[in-house]
Amino acid sequence: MVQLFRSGYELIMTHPRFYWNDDAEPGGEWLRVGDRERSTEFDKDAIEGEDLWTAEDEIDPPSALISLPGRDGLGLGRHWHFWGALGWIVTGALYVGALAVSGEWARLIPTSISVFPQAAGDLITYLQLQVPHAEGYNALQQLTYFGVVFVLSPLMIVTGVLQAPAVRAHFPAWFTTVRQRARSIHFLGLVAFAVFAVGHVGMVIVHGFWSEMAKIVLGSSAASIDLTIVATLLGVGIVVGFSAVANWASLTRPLRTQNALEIGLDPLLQTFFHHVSFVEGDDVDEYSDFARVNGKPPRNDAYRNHYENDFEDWTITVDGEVENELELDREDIRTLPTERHITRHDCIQGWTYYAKWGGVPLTEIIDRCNPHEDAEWLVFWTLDEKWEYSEAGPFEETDPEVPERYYEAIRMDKAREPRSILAYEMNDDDLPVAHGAPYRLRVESQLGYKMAKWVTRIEFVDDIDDMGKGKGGWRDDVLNYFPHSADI
Ligand SMILES: Nc1nc2c(c(=O)[nH]1)N[C@H]1C(S)=C(S)[C@@H](COP(=O)(O)O)O[C@H]1N2
Ligand SMILES: [Mo]
Repeated sequence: MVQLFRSGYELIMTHPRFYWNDDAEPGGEWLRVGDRERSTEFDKDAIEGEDLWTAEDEIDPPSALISLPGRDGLGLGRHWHFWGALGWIVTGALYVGALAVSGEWARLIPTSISVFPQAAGDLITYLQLQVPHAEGYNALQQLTYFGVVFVLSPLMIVTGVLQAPAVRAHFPAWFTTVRQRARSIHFLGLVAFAVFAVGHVGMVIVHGFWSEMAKIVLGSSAASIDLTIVATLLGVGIVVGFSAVANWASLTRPLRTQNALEIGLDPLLQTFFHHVSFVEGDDVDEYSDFARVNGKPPRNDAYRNHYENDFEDWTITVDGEVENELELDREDIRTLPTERHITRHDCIQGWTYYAKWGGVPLTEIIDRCNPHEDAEWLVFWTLDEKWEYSEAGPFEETDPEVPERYYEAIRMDKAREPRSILAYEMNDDDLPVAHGAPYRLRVESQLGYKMAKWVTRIEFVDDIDDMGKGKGGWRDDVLNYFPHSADI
Protein backbone atom coordinates (compact mmCIF):
# COMPACT_ATOMS: atom_id res chain seq x y z
CA MET A 1 0.00 0.00 0.00
CA VAL A 2 2.86 2.38 0.79
CA GLN A 3 4.38 1.67 -2.62
CA LEU A 4 1.00 2.28 -4.30
CA PHE A 5 0.47 5.55 -2.42
CA ARG A 6 3.95 6.86 -3.14
CA SER A 7 4.08 5.95 -6.82
CA GLY A 8 0.46 7.06 -7.23
CA TYR A 9 1.43 10.46 -5.91
CA GLU A 10 4.10 10.61 -8.61
CA LEU A 11 1.49 9.87 -11.29
CA ILE A 12 -0.84 12.54 -9.93
CA MET A 13 1.81 15.25 -9.82
CA THR A 14 2.71 14.65 -13.46
CA HIS A 15 -0.68 16.23 -14.24
CA PRO A 16 -1.95 17.56 -10.91
CA ARG A 17 -5.49 18.36 -11.98
CA PHE A 18 -8.72 16.37 -12.08
CA TYR A 19 -11.63 16.66 -14.49
CA TRP A 20 -15.03 15.18 -14.91
CA ASN A 21 -14.96 14.77 -18.68
CA ASP A 22 -12.42 13.75 -21.26
CA ASP A 23 -12.03 17.13 -22.95
CA ALA A 24 -9.82 17.88 -19.92
CA GLU A 25 -10.12 21.53 -20.72
CA PRO A 26 -7.58 23.80 -18.97
CA GLY A 27 -9.52 25.69 -16.32
CA GLY A 28 -12.32 23.09 -16.30
CA GLU A 29 -10.80 20.94 -13.58
CA TRP A 30 -12.64 20.29 -10.30
CA LEU A 31 -9.37 20.06 -8.43
CA ARG A 32 -6.00 21.52 -9.23
CA VAL A 33 -2.69 21.65 -7.39
CA GLY A 34 -0.46 24.60 -8.14
CA ASP A 35 -1.20 27.76 -9.99
CA ARG A 36 -0.13 27.15 -13.54
CA GLU A 37 -3.16 28.11 -15.53
CA ARG A 38 -2.23 29.20 -19.02
CA SER A 39 -4.01 30.74 -21.94
CA THR A 40 -5.46 28.36 -24.50
CA GLU A 41 -5.25 31.11 -27.10
CA PHE A 42 -1.75 30.54 -28.42
CA ASP A 43 -1.06 30.22 -32.12
CA LYS A 44 -0.71 26.57 -33.00
CA ASP A 45 0.82 27.38 -36.34
CA ALA A 46 3.67 29.43 -34.91
CA ILE A 47 7.06 27.79 -34.97
CA GLU A 48 8.02 29.59 -31.78
CA GLY A 49 6.28 31.98 -29.48
CA GLU A 50 6.22 33.43 -26.00
CA ASP A 51 2.92 31.92 -24.99
CA LEU A 52 3.45 28.42 -26.40
CA TRP A 53 3.29 25.96 -23.55
CA THR A 54 3.10 22.19 -23.37
CA ALA A 55 1.58 19.81 -20.85
CA GLU A 56 5.08 19.17 -19.57
CA ASP A 57 5.14 22.74 -18.27
CA GLU A 58 2.23 21.77 -16.00
CA ILE A 59 4.17 19.06 -14.16
CA ASP A 60 4.74 19.70 -10.47
CA PRO A 61 7.77 17.49 -9.71
CA PRO A 62 7.19 15.92 -6.28
CA SER A 63 9.81 15.40 -3.60
CA ALA A 64 11.45 11.97 -3.43
CA LEU A 65 10.68 11.92 0.30
CA ILE A 66 6.99 11.50 -0.41
CA SER A 67 7.00 10.22 -3.95
CA LEU A 68 8.38 7.16 -5.72
CA PRO A 69 10.69 7.84 -7.50
CA GLY A 70 10.20 11.62 -7.08
CA ARG A 71 11.66 14.50 -9.10
CA ASP A 72 9.49 14.01 -12.17
CA GLY A 73 9.89 10.27 -12.66
CA LEU A 74 6.60 9.34 -14.32
CA GLY A 75 8.09 6.44 -16.29
CA LEU A 76 9.49 4.58 -13.31
CA GLY A 77 6.59 5.74 -11.14
CA ARG A 78 4.32 3.71 -13.41
CA HIS A 79 6.58 0.67 -13.21
CA TRP A 80 6.46 0.83 -9.41
CA HIS A 81 2.72 1.48 -9.42
CA PHE A 82 1.94 -1.51 -11.64
CA TRP A 83 4.22 -3.79 -9.59
CA GLY A 84 2.55 -2.48 -6.45
CA ALA A 85 -0.89 -3.13 -7.93
CA LEU A 86 0.13 -6.65 -8.91
CA GLY A 87 1.43 -7.46 -5.42
CA TRP A 88 -1.62 -5.89 -3.84
CA ILE A 89 -4.06 -7.83 -6.05
CA VAL A 90 -2.28 -11.15 -5.41
CA THR A 91 -2.23 -10.47 -1.65
CA GLY A 92 -5.87 -9.44 -1.73
CA ALA A 93 -6.91 -12.51 -3.71
CA LEU A 94 -5.12 -14.80 -1.23
CA TYR A 95 -6.76 -12.95 1.65
CA VAL A 96 -10.27 -13.18 0.21
CA GLY A 97 -9.67 -16.83 -0.69
CA ALA A 98 -8.52 -17.58 2.85
CA LEU A 99 -11.56 -15.75 4.24
CA ALA A 100 -13.85 -17.90 2.14
CA VAL A 101 -12.37 -21.31 2.93
CA SER A 102 -11.74 -20.67 6.63
CA GLY A 103 -15.22 -19.43 7.43
CA GLU A 104 -13.71 -16.19 8.75
CA TRP A 105 -15.74 -14.31 6.14
CA ALA A 106 -18.53 -14.09 8.72
CA ARG A 107 -16.40 -11.56 10.63
CA LEU A 108 -16.40 -9.22 7.63
CA ILE A 109 -19.68 -9.79 5.83
CA PRO A 110 -22.73 -8.45 7.64
CA THR A 111 -25.62 -10.91 7.52
CA SER A 112 -28.32 -8.72 8.99
CA ILE A 113 -29.69 -5.30 8.23
CA SER A 114 -29.35 -4.50 11.93
CA VAL A 115 -25.66 -3.85 11.29
CA PHE A 116 -26.52 -0.28 10.25
CA PRO A 117 -28.27 0.86 13.46
CA GLN A 118 -25.63 -0.99 15.45
CA ALA A 119 -22.84 0.78 13.55
CA ALA A 120 -24.53 4.12 14.21
CA GLY A 121 -24.63 3.21 17.89
CA ASP A 122 -20.93 2.27 17.81
CA LEU A 123 -20.11 5.59 16.19
CA ILE A 124 -21.91 7.44 18.97
CA THR A 125 -20.00 5.42 21.53
CA TYR A 126 -16.69 6.32 19.87
CA LEU A 127 -17.69 9.99 19.74
CA GLN A 128 -18.27 9.80 23.49
CA LEU A 129 -14.62 8.68 23.63
CA GLN A 130 -15.52 5.18 24.71
CA VAL A 131 -14.85 1.81 23.12
CA PRO A 132 -17.95 -0.20 22.15
CA HIS A 133 -18.18 -3.69 23.62
CA ALA A 134 -18.37 -6.45 21.04
CA GLU A 135 -17.37 -10.03 20.45
CA GLY A 136 -14.80 -9.73 17.67
CA TYR A 137 -15.37 -6.71 15.41
CA ASN A 138 -18.05 -4.24 16.36
CA ALA A 139 -20.64 -3.33 13.71
CA LEU A 140 -18.83 -0.16 12.63
CA GLN A 141 -15.58 -2.07 12.16
CA GLN A 142 -17.37 -4.82 10.27
CA LEU A 143 -19.03 -2.36 7.89
CA THR A 144 -15.77 -0.48 7.34
CA TYR A 145 -13.72 -3.58 6.62
CA PHE A 146 -16.45 -4.90 4.37
CA GLY A 147 -16.47 -1.62 2.48
CA VAL A 148 -12.69 -1.53 2.08
CA VAL A 149 -12.32 -5.14 0.96
CA PHE A 150 -15.44 -5.63 -1.15
CA VAL A 151 -16.29 -2.15 -2.44
CA LEU A 152 -13.29 0.17 -2.36
CA SER A 153 -10.70 -2.36 -3.51
CA PRO A 154 -12.62 -3.59 -6.59
CA LEU A 155 -13.41 0.04 -7.42
CA MET A 156 -9.70 0.85 -7.43
CA ILE A 157 -8.98 -2.08 -9.76
CA VAL A 158 -11.76 -1.11 -12.18
CA THR A 159 -10.95 2.62 -12.23
CA GLY A 160 -7.26 1.81 -12.65
CA VAL A 161 -7.83 -0.41 -15.67
CA LEU A 162 -10.39 1.95 -17.25
CA GLN A 163 -7.65 4.55 -17.73
CA ALA A 164 -5.79 2.41 -20.28
CA PRO A 165 -6.19 3.47 -23.92
CA ALA A 166 -6.25 -0.23 -24.79
CA VAL A 167 -9.55 -0.55 -22.94
CA ARG A 168 -11.04 2.25 -24.97
CA ALA A 169 -9.85 0.61 -28.14
CA HIS A 170 -11.55 -2.68 -27.35
CA PHE A 171 -14.87 -1.77 -25.77
CA PRO A 172 -17.84 0.35 -26.84
CA ALA A 173 -17.63 4.10 -26.38
CA TRP A 174 -20.35 4.43 -23.71
CA PHE A 175 -18.23 2.26 -21.45
CA THR A 176 -14.90 3.86 -22.07
CA THR A 177 -15.22 7.60 -22.63
CA VAL A 178 -14.66 7.99 -18.94
CA ARG A 179 -10.92 8.26 -18.51
CA GLN A 180 -11.06 11.48 -16.47
CA ARG A 181 -13.91 10.13 -14.38
CA ALA A 182 -11.94 6.97 -13.73
CA ARG A 183 -8.85 9.03 -12.85
CA SER A 184 -10.89 11.26 -10.53
CA ILE A 185 -12.59 8.35 -8.78
CA HIS A 186 -9.27 6.51 -8.53
CA PHE A 187 -7.89 9.58 -6.77
CA LEU A 188 -10.89 9.79 -4.42
CA GLY A 189 -10.32 6.09 -3.70
CA LEU A 190 -6.75 6.92 -2.73
CA VAL A 191 -8.09 9.56 -0.35
CA ALA A 192 -10.55 7.01 1.07
CA PHE A 193 -7.73 4.52 1.62
CA ALA A 194 -5.66 7.20 3.33
CA VAL A 195 -8.58 8.11 5.60
CA PHE A 196 -9.09 4.43 6.36
CA ALA A 197 -5.38 3.93 7.14
CA VAL A 198 -5.30 6.90 9.51
CA GLY A 199 -8.59 5.90 11.10
CA HIS A 200 -7.50 2.31 11.43
CA VAL A 201 -4.21 3.17 13.15
CA GLY A 202 -6.12 5.64 15.33
CA MET A 203 -8.49 2.86 16.40
CA VAL A 204 -5.58 0.55 17.13
CA ILE A 205 -4.29 3.20 19.52
CA VAL A 206 -7.73 3.75 21.07
CA HIS A 207 -8.27 0.03 21.61
CA GLY A 208 -4.86 -0.43 23.22
CA PHE A 209 -1.85 -0.17 20.93
CA TRP A 210 0.37 -3.10 21.92
CA SER A 211 -2.40 -5.61 22.55
CA GLU A 212 -3.96 -4.72 19.18
CA MET A 213 -0.56 -4.88 17.47
CA ALA A 214 -0.04 -8.30 19.04
CA LYS A 215 -3.29 -9.43 17.38
CA ILE A 216 -2.26 -7.93 14.05
CA VAL A 217 1.33 -9.15 13.80
CA LEU A 218 1.28 -12.30 15.94
CA GLY A 219 -2.38 -13.33 15.83
CA SER A 220 -3.09 -13.21 19.58
CA SER A 221 -3.49 -10.49 22.20
CA ALA A 222 -1.79 -12.83 24.67
CA ALA A 223 1.52 -12.81 22.72
CA SER A 224 4.60 -11.45 24.44
CA ILE A 225 4.97 -7.70 24.29
CA ASP A 226 8.69 -7.89 23.47
CA LEU A 227 8.06 -10.11 20.50
CA THR A 228 5.28 -7.78 19.35
CA ILE A 229 7.58 -4.75 19.51
CA VAL A 230 10.30 -6.58 17.56
CA ALA A 231 7.84 -7.80 14.90
CA THR A 232 6.23 -4.34 14.56
CA LEU A 233 9.54 -2.52 14.20
CA LEU A 234 10.72 -5.15 11.75
CA GLY A 235 7.61 -4.66 9.61
CA VAL A 236 7.86 -0.88 9.62
CA GLY A 237 11.61 -1.12 9.01
CA ILE A 238 11.12 -3.32 5.95
CA VAL A 239 8.62 -0.87 4.45
CA VAL A 240 10.81 2.18 5.12
CA GLY A 241 13.98 0.38 3.97
CA PHE A 242 12.33 -0.87 0.80
CA SER A 243 11.06 2.61 0.02
CA ALA A 244 14.51 4.11 0.48
CA VAL A 245 16.17 1.50 -1.73
CA ALA A 246 13.47 1.88 -4.41
CA ASN A 247 13.96 5.67 -4.53
CA TRP A 248 17.72 5.41 -4.51
CA ALA A 249 17.80 2.81 -7.30
CA SER A 250 15.30 4.74 -9.43
CA LEU A 251 17.09 8.06 -9.10
CA THR A 252 20.68 6.87 -9.46
CA ARG A 253 20.29 3.88 -11.81
CA PRO A 254 17.08 4.50 -13.77
CA LEU A 255 17.83 2.27 -16.75
CA ARG A 256 18.86 -0.72 -14.63
CA THR A 257 15.82 -0.22 -12.42
CA GLN A 258 13.61 -0.03 -15.49
CA ASN A 259 15.11 -3.24 -16.88
CA ALA A 260 14.62 -5.03 -13.57
CA LEU A 261 11.02 -3.86 -13.18
CA GLU A 262 10.16 -4.82 -16.73
CA ILE A 263 10.85 -8.48 -16.01
CA GLY A 264 7.52 -10.22 -15.81
CA LEU A 265 5.52 -7.02 -15.94
CA ASP A 266 5.92 -6.05 -19.57
CA PRO A 267 4.91 -9.51 -20.90
CA LEU A 268 1.97 -9.51 -18.51
CA LEU A 269 0.73 -6.09 -19.64
CA GLN A 270 1.16 -7.13 -23.27
CA THR A 271 -0.89 -10.27 -22.68
CA PHE A 272 -3.77 -8.39 -21.13
CA PHE A 273 -3.74 -5.15 -23.08
CA HIS A 274 -2.09 -5.66 -26.45
CA HIS A 275 -4.54 -7.12 -28.96
CA VAL A 276 -5.26 -6.46 -32.59
CA SER A 277 -9.04 -6.37 -32.34
CA PHE A 278 -10.53 -2.91 -32.56
CA VAL A 279 -14.01 -1.51 -32.11
CA GLU A 280 -14.95 0.38 -35.25
CA GLY A 281 -16.76 3.67 -35.35
CA ASP A 282 -16.32 7.05 -33.75
CA ASP A 283 -16.10 7.39 -30.02
CA VAL A 284 -17.92 10.73 -29.97
CA ASP A 285 -19.43 13.13 -32.49
CA GLU A 286 -17.57 16.26 -31.53
CA TYR A 287 -13.99 17.22 -30.95
CA SER A 288 -12.74 19.27 -28.02
CA ASP A 289 -12.44 23.05 -28.16
CA PHE A 290 -8.86 22.90 -27.04
CA ALA A 291 -6.20 20.22 -27.47
CA ARG A 292 -3.14 20.21 -25.24
CA VAL A 293 0.28 19.89 -26.82
CA ASN A 294 3.34 17.89 -25.82
CA GLY A 295 6.73 18.37 -27.43
CA LYS A 296 7.70 21.77 -28.82
CA PRO A 297 8.08 22.38 -32.57
CA PRO A 298 11.61 21.72 -33.89
CA ARG A 299 13.86 24.76 -34.14
CA ASN A 300 16.54 23.44 -36.47
CA ASP A 301 17.16 24.93 -39.92
CA ALA A 302 15.88 21.87 -41.73
CA TYR A 303 12.44 22.21 -40.15
CA ARG A 304 12.43 26.00 -40.37
CA ASN A 305 13.13 25.86 -44.11
CA HIS A 306 10.28 23.44 -44.70
CA TYR A 307 8.03 25.61 -42.55
CA GLU A 308 8.83 28.72 -44.58
CA ASN A 309 8.18 26.72 -47.74
CA ASP A 310 4.74 25.54 -46.52
CA PHE A 311 6.13 21.99 -46.33
CA GLU A 312 5.86 21.74 -50.15
CA ASP A 313 8.97 19.57 -50.52
CA TRP A 314 8.58 17.47 -47.40
CA THR A 315 8.82 13.77 -48.20
CA ILE A 316 8.35 10.56 -46.25
CA THR A 317 11.15 8.06 -46.75
CA VAL A 318 10.17 4.41 -46.33
CA ASP A 319 13.12 2.06 -45.98
CA GLY A 320 14.81 -0.63 -43.89
CA GLU A 321 13.64 -4.24 -44.17
CA VAL A 322 11.45 -3.66 -47.23
CA GLU A 323 11.28 -4.95 -50.79
CA ASN A 324 10.53 -1.52 -52.31
CA GLU A 325 11.96 1.60 -50.75
CA LEU A 326 9.64 4.58 -51.17
CA GLU A 327 10.00 8.33 -51.24
CA LEU A 328 6.52 9.77 -50.86
CA ASP A 329 5.86 13.42 -51.61
CA ARG A 330 2.73 15.41 -50.82
CA GLU A 331 1.09 14.40 -54.09
CA ASP A 332 1.75 10.67 -53.54
CA ILE A 333 0.34 10.76 -50.05
CA ARG A 334 -2.77 12.76 -51.00
CA THR A 335 -3.66 10.27 -53.75
CA LEU A 336 -3.66 7.34 -51.31
CA PRO A 337 -6.96 6.52 -49.53
CA THR A 338 -7.89 8.71 -46.57
CA GLU A 339 -9.12 7.59 -43.18
CA ARG A 340 -10.88 10.07 -40.89
CA HIS A 341 -12.05 9.53 -37.33
CA ILE A 342 -12.79 11.39 -34.12
CA THR A 343 -11.08 9.86 -31.16
CA ARG A 344 -9.63 10.53 -27.76
CA HIS A 345 -5.99 11.33 -27.30
CA ASP A 346 -4.55 9.81 -24.13
CA CYS A 347 -1.31 11.22 -22.82
CA ILE A 348 0.63 9.08 -20.36
CA GLN A 349 0.54 12.08 -18.01
CA GLY A 350 -3.20 11.62 -17.63
CA TRP A 351 -4.74 14.37 -19.78
CA THR A 352 -6.99 13.75 -22.74
CA TYR A 353 -8.81 15.51 -25.55
CA TYR A 354 -10.96 14.61 -28.53
CA ALA A 355 -9.84 15.45 -32.04
CA LYS A 356 -10.73 14.52 -35.57
CA TRP A 357 -7.80 13.12 -37.50
CA GLY A 358 -7.39 12.50 -41.22
CA GLY A 359 -4.56 10.81 -43.06
CA VAL A 360 -3.36 7.77 -44.90
CA PRO A 361 -3.76 4.33 -43.23
CA LEU A 362 -0.37 2.78 -42.53
CA THR A 363 -1.53 -0.44 -44.20
CA GLU A 364 -1.57 1.44 -47.54
CA ILE A 365 2.09 2.27 -47.09
CA ILE A 366 2.98 -1.18 -45.75
CA ASP A 367 1.36 -2.88 -48.73
CA ARG A 368 3.27 -0.67 -51.16
CA CYS A 369 6.73 -1.09 -49.65
CA ASN A 370 6.30 -4.81 -49.06
CA PRO A 371 8.25 -5.42 -45.84
CA HIS A 372 10.31 -8.58 -45.30
CA GLU A 373 8.65 -11.27 -43.27
CA ASP A 374 10.79 -10.63 -40.18
CA ALA A 375 10.14 -6.90 -40.13
CA GLU A 376 8.34 -6.65 -36.79
CA TRP A 377 8.62 -2.92 -36.04
CA LEU A 378 7.98 0.38 -37.83
CA VAL A 379 10.26 3.12 -36.54
CA PHE A 380 9.02 6.67 -37.07
CA TRP A 381 11.89 9.16 -37.33
CA THR A 382 11.26 12.89 -37.03
CA LEU A 383 12.93 16.27 -37.41
CA ASP A 384 12.44 16.92 -33.69
CA GLU A 385 15.74 17.51 -31.91
CA LYS A 386 14.00 17.88 -28.51
CA TRP A 387 15.78 21.20 -27.91
CA GLU A 388 13.62 21.88 -24.86
CA TYR A 389 15.30 18.88 -23.21
CA SER A 390 18.87 19.64 -24.22
CA GLU A 391 19.66 22.62 -22.03
CA ALA A 392 22.42 20.54 -20.48
CA GLY A 393 23.99 20.21 -23.93
CA PRO A 394 23.35 18.12 -27.02
CA PHE A 395 22.38 14.53 -26.31
CA GLU A 396 25.47 13.07 -27.93
CA GLU A 397 27.46 14.87 -25.21
CA THR A 398 25.25 14.16 -22.21
CA ASP A 399 24.15 10.68 -23.22
CA PRO A 400 25.62 9.28 -26.43
CA GLU A 401 23.11 6.42 -26.49
CA VAL A 402 20.14 8.74 -27.00
CA PRO A 403 19.38 9.36 -30.68
CA GLU A 404 19.57 12.99 -31.72
CA ARG A 405 16.02 13.07 -33.03
CA TYR A 406 12.71 12.01 -31.57
CA TYR A 407 11.69 8.56 -32.75
CA GLU A 408 9.08 5.99 -31.75
CA ALA A 409 8.66 2.36 -32.79
CA ILE A 410 5.30 0.66 -33.33
CA ARG A 411 4.70 -3.05 -33.69
CA MET A 412 3.40 -4.38 -37.01
CA ASP A 413 0.07 -5.49 -35.49
CA LYS A 414 -0.56 -1.97 -34.14
CA ALA A 415 0.44 -0.40 -37.46
CA ARG A 416 -2.08 -2.60 -39.25
CA GLU A 417 -5.03 -1.51 -37.12
CA PRO A 418 -7.63 0.28 -39.28
CA ARG A 419 -7.23 3.57 -37.41
CA SER A 420 -3.43 3.69 -37.48
CA ILE A 421 -2.68 6.55 -39.84
CA LEU A 422 -0.03 8.97 -40.91
CA ALA A 423 -2.15 12.05 -40.25
CA TYR A 424 -2.01 15.34 -42.14
CA GLU A 425 -5.42 16.75 -41.07
CA MET A 426 -6.69 17.73 -37.65
CA ASN A 427 -10.22 18.93 -36.92
CA ASP A 428 -11.05 19.33 -40.64
CA ASP A 429 -8.02 21.53 -41.26
CA ASP A 430 -4.35 21.09 -42.10
CA LEU A 431 -2.38 19.61 -39.22
CA PRO A 432 -1.05 22.58 -37.19
CA VAL A 433 2.66 22.95 -36.52
CA ALA A 434 2.21 22.35 -32.79
CA HIS A 435 0.50 19.02 -33.47
CA GLY A 436 3.12 17.74 -35.89
CA ALA A 437 2.82 19.42 -39.30
CA PRO A 438 3.05 18.19 -41.94
CA TYR A 439 2.80 14.52 -40.76
CA ARG A 440 2.27 12.81 -37.46
CA LEU A 441 1.45 9.28 -36.42
CA ARG A 442 -1.91 8.26 -34.91
CA VAL A 443 -2.31 4.80 -33.34
CA GLU A 444 -5.54 5.01 -31.38
CA SER A 445 -5.00 2.10 -29.02
CA GLN A 446 -1.73 3.50 -27.67
CA LEU A 447 -0.60 6.33 -25.43
CA GLY A 448 0.30 9.71 -26.91
CA TYR A 449 4.08 9.44 -26.69
CA LYS A 450 4.09 6.69 -29.33
CA MET A 451 2.55 9.04 -31.90
CA ALA A 452 5.59 10.82 -33.27
CA LYS A 453 5.05 14.29 -34.74
CA TRP A 454 7.01 15.93 -37.58
CA VAL A 455 7.68 12.51 -39.18
CA THR A 456 10.13 12.26 -42.09
CA ARG A 457 10.98 8.60 -42.28
CA ILE A 458 9.46 5.19 -41.61
CA GLU A 459 12.10 2.54 -41.08
CA PHE A 460 11.12 -1.15 -40.95
CA VAL A 461 13.29 -3.23 -38.59
CA ASP A 462 13.36 -6.76 -37.18
CA ASP A 463 13.99 -5.65 -33.62
CA ILE A 464 14.67 -2.49 -31.67
CA ASP A 465 17.32 -3.78 -29.26
CA ASP A 466 20.21 -1.92 -30.87
CA MET A 467 18.36 1.33 -31.45
CA GLY A 468 18.98 4.03 -28.84
CA LYS A 469 18.82 2.37 -25.47
CA GLY A 470 16.75 -0.43 -26.92
CA LYS A 471 13.47 0.75 -25.42
CA GLY A 472 11.73 1.51 -28.69
CA GLY A 473 11.52 5.27 -28.65
CA TRP A 474 12.87 8.59 -27.46
CA ARG A 475 10.59 8.92 -24.45
CA ASP A 476 10.94 5.22 -23.70
CA ASP A 477 14.76 5.64 -23.68
CA VAL A 478 15.02 8.98 -21.93
CA LEU A 479 12.00 8.98 -19.61
CA ASN A 480 11.78 5.23 -18.87
CA TYR A 481 8.32 4.75 -20.35
CA PHE A 482 7.17 1.21 -21.01
CA PRO A 483 8.71 -0.02 -24.23
CA HIS A 484 6.31 -2.62 -25.54
CA SER A 485 3.05 -2.20 -23.74
CA ALA A 486 2.15 1.39 -24.51
CA ASP A 487 -1.50 0.40 -24.44
CA ILE A 488 -1.85 1.01 -20.71
N1 LIG B 1 8.34 14.51 -32.35
C1 LIG B 1 7.63 14.42 -31.23
N2 LIG B 1 6.47 13.74 -31.22
C2 LIG B 1 5.74 13.63 -30.10
C3 LIG B 1 6.20 14.20 -28.89
C4 LIG B 1 7.43 14.89 -28.89
O1 LIG B 1 7.89 15.40 -27.86
N3 LIG B 1 8.11 14.98 -30.08
N4 LIG B 1 5.43 14.05 -27.74
C5 LIG B 1 4.49 12.94 -27.69
C6 LIG B 1 3.55 13.02 -26.59
S1 LIG B 1 4.14 12.67 -25.04
C7 LIG B 1 2.22 13.25 -26.78
S2 LIG B 1 1.10 13.17 -25.51
C8 LIG B 1 1.71 13.61 -28.10
C9 LIG B 1 0.95 14.91 -27.99
O2 LIG B 1 0.33 15.19 -29.20
P1 LIG B 1 -0.24 16.64 -29.46
O3 LIG B 1 0.86 17.61 -29.12
O4 LIG B 1 -0.62 16.66 -30.88
O5 LIG B 1 -1.41 16.81 -28.55
O6 LIG B 1 2.73 13.75 -29.05
C10 LIG B 1 3.73 12.78 -29.00
N5 LIG B 1 4.57 12.94 -30.15
MO1 LIG C 1 2.39 12.37 -23.62
